[in-house]
Amino acid sequence: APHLATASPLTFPPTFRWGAATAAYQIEGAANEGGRTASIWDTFSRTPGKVRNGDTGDIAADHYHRMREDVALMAELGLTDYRFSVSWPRIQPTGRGPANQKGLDFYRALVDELHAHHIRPVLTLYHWDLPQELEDAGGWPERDTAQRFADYTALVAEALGDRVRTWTTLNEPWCAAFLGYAEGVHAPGRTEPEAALRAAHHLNLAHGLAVGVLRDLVHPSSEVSLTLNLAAVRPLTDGPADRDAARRIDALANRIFLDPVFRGHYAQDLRADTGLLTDWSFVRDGDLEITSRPIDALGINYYTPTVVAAGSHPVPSPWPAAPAHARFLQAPGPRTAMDWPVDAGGLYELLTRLRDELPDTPLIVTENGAAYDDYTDPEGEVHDPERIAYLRSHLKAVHRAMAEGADVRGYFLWSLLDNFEWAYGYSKRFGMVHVDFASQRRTPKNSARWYADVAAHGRLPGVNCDQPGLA
Ligand code: GBH
Repeated sequence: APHLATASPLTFPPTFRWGAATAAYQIEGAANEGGRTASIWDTFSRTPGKVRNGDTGDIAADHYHRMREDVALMAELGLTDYRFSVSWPRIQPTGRGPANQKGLDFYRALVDELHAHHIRPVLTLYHWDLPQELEDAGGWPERDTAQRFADYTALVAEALGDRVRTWTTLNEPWCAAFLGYAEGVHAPGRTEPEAALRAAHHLNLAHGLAVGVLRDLVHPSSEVSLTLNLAAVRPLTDGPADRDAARRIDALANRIFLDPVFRGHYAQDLRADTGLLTDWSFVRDGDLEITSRPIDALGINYYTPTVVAAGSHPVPSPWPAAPAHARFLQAPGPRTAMDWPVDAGGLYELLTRLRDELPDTPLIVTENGAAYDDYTDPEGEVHDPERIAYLRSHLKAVHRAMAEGADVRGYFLWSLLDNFEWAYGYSKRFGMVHVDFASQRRTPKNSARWYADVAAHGRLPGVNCDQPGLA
């Protein structure tokens, strides 16, 4: 029949990695256990007015105490890979000095448990939890923080370099620099645009230093990568003013990381656009050789496109020097519980752009997913049909980009579990597994069953059989 939509399921290569992602502060809890001390997120979340409902990561999803149960759940769902982050203040409570053995023990046990279930650990060294003592010394705008990160990387690499083969230095340095130091909606909550630009450079430097440390210390077959939340920037119209606004945002969102890492420079237009804020003298001789040390893959986190027009938007803003030149609009169409438009085309645009600009760099979607309110029926089944639709459309976009030559090696759903959604606390649920934060009971949502089926067969079921149980 010509309209049989189920006729050609979208198949992925047998080597494709099917994962889920989390981050230490968002799931672990046990904030004061095992020798851990405060990170900037502990301080920020304990500051009234910073996080919705006054939520903190003190308990979170209690993963620190439920790690084995959570790994068993991953195995039950058939994940091939698990992306997690290491908590810097668990490993190095003051951000300096020797390793805290209890911190290393937790991650070694996690990695061993993953291997016992044939799940590949994908380790991120930094997902935003800077030790508070380093922020007290100036934080990421301070050059020394990059060196501190290199030292911390060596402690983790020495302890786990024999058993982890996939390493990511930083998660989303854009958020760490610009949400943390310019807009102030993330920890440490500073609103200093010039400091944010310095933070961005020092994060790039930290990345490059860590690449060098990892190459020296971890198993030579290891893969070293960086994860960026690249913006799929679209000008509102084709007119020159809107296109120029989009160029500025592309520079501040994307090229400020892609250029130093893959091309060893910062673009002239970026330097010119930010020229009133800084002279870029924080970039020292030799830095760009360090930031551009070769890496093996690029991780991309994608949620929603960025639509830009000429105009201005309010400060504080995450866009240093751009508030007077760019305003932001929502893409049309349905929104998630974050109010973020659902638009899988942005993921396709990013992947095909990177295919063209970085033809020799394998790509991994290290985060994609959506927050939705779910519904538990009287039988206890957790329904989240919008999440299934979101995942399906974005995986179709990945498949299409791959069919057109993008070298995408894997996909990680954000997130395994409902968790501490930063400034939104526990009010937004990104998990494919529901967490009852009173009892800490885990219940896979229908999306988890759907995703397990996709992972098991390496293909998207046809649109006529996407109901769980019918695939
Ligand atoms: C990721 O950040 C994080 O890595 C992860 O920890 C987090 O839980 C997850 O996403 C969900 O938030 O401002 O409306 O134009 C993503 C952060 C999300 C920042 C999209 C830029 C643009 C939407 N990015 N956001 S909007």
